[in-house]
Amino acid sequence: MGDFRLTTIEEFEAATDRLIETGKKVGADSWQLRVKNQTPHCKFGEQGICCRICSMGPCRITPKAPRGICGCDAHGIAGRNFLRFTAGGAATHSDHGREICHTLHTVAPDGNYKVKDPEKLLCIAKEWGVETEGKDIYDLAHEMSELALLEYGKPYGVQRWLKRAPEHTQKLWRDAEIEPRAIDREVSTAMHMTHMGNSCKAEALVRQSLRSGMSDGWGGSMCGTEFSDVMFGTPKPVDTEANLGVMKEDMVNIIVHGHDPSLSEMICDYSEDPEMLELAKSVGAKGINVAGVCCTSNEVAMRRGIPMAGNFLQQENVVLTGACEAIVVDVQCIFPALGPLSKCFHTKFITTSPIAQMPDSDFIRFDSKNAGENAKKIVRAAVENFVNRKPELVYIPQMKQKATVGYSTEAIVKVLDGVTNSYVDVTGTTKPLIECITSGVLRGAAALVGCNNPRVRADQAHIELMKKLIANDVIVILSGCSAQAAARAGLMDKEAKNLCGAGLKRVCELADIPPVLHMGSCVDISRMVVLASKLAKDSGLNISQLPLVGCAPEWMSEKAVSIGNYVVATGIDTFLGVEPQVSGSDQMVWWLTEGIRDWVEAAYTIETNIEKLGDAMLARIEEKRAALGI
Ligand code: MSK
Repeated sequence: MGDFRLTTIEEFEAATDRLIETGKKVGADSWQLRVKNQTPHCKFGEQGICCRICSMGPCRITPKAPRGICGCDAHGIAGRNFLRFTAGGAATHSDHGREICHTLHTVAPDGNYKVKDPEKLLCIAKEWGVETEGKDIYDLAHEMSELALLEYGKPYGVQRWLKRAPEHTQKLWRDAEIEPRAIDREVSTAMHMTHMGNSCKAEALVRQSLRSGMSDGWGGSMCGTEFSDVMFGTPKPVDTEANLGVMKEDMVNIIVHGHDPSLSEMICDYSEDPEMLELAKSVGAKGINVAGVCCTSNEVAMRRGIPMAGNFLQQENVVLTGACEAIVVDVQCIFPALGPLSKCFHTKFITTSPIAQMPDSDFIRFDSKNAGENAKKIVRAAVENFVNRKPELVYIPQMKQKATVGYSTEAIVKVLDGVTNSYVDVTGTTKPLIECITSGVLRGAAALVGCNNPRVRADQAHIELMKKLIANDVIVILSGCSAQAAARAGLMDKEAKNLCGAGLKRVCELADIPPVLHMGSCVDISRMVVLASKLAKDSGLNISQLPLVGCAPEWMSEKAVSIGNYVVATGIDTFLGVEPQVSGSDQMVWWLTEGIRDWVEAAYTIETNIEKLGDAMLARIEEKRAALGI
């Protein structure tokens, strides 16, 4: 085991406290302080029973006032709020996917973006029934981009990607009327249904919530993931490092943050440009160090091995080190607090997207046409800023862990081929994994996803659940900020196999993998539903029969609710460690935790006690095993 040990939550927190001390010297604010200012939270909002959908109100439901002015009750109000929350998340992920499709339309052999994985493009084209014979790969990319963009507004039919699911699942979706039609339509329908004077039945609002989520996971997010792989490469295992110790005192530090790899890939390219490296030397730096935060970090870590500085609640910490020359952002999960915070240091806060414009930032508009030129401009601005660093404010916590990342579905299938002798199948079967599960070497698999949320001690729920699951021989796949929590703690170091039960440890040794597998960013949860579909097809079982569970223990965003809805709609029981804002309606709680099981053979479990949440996940896995007689 050498000298491997996990980094503890207490060590994370001690580093953060030390950084906040630096912040105090320069008058910086922090999320920890703002949480105190915002507590206690509004109870009506927490329970989902405040309606602001028309201007007769706002109306709030109490025992004395059980209906709003229009007559809508708590179930209608909580249901509408839940559906709008989902639609916000579905729109956000899907618009990210749309941008990727537009970028695909600009690929050219001598352009800013190229086709890096032609085989994947050919596979998707065949899947969609597009003729590929004799076609130039770039012409094919443009054709596929146009077809993908049509998925957003097609007048008839349902999403093309649904055919990846087993027949049984597709039938459930058809029968429940939750097959997503055009991606944009499901968001528009959600907004229409929740307008004043429309749906107020919990059942109808939950059904459309599932359908909107499906338009994300089996629509927009899948476009985002698949065509990102085509342009930037399908991830394969690669070594990297994680936590704030990846920042370098003697180098120019550029932090990339957000979601769309189109920006971060270019920043990485230009940070290796000889002219920029020369410039860095001329200002006294040893070089240029790029590190990531949030899902952008996942994107560039799993394709390039770029180190991961941190996850959602670490984004202020990278500036507080005093060693961040530029934090460069695109869209989603970016704290507006970064603007005023950056002004307390020498850091340049560079916004790049019309979708995420913020005060106190330098706006350098970035798009696929000016990508090369503007990425170079951004890298130059960061390098030239090195001389403005204030050495007395620099403190980089010397904490980092090794991590192996980049387990796309394709990579998982490939590495697990090495585990059993009976199947050596290079065509991509999941049978070795199924054999591990049926033989009991592995008890099952869990997908841990999602954010941090100050309602939960940051990262603790992610890390404690992972430790519990792997100790019980449950293999864990991760995406989003959950993945970075694992990497920062050390759970993506292959040495973490010693924390596993005997079965999982053996699998880790044979396949040479860490016990928790990094599958990417939050749009990449679409990889997880494809993997579940593949497992079901290869085993001849329904997805809901497999000993698989999903969990978002520290979720906070609208995107996370959209994700939860498509994961559960795929037939995977989903466990939440933070309550969705529906508790003011017993009908909404019932539909989400029980009622939907009749439609999709899975439902939510909500449990804020993390120990109990882990027990419930393990119990569900064992129930599924018992039902299969394995
Ligand atoms: S970045 S949505 S905090 S996972 Fe995708 Fe992390 Fe959640 Fe944002």
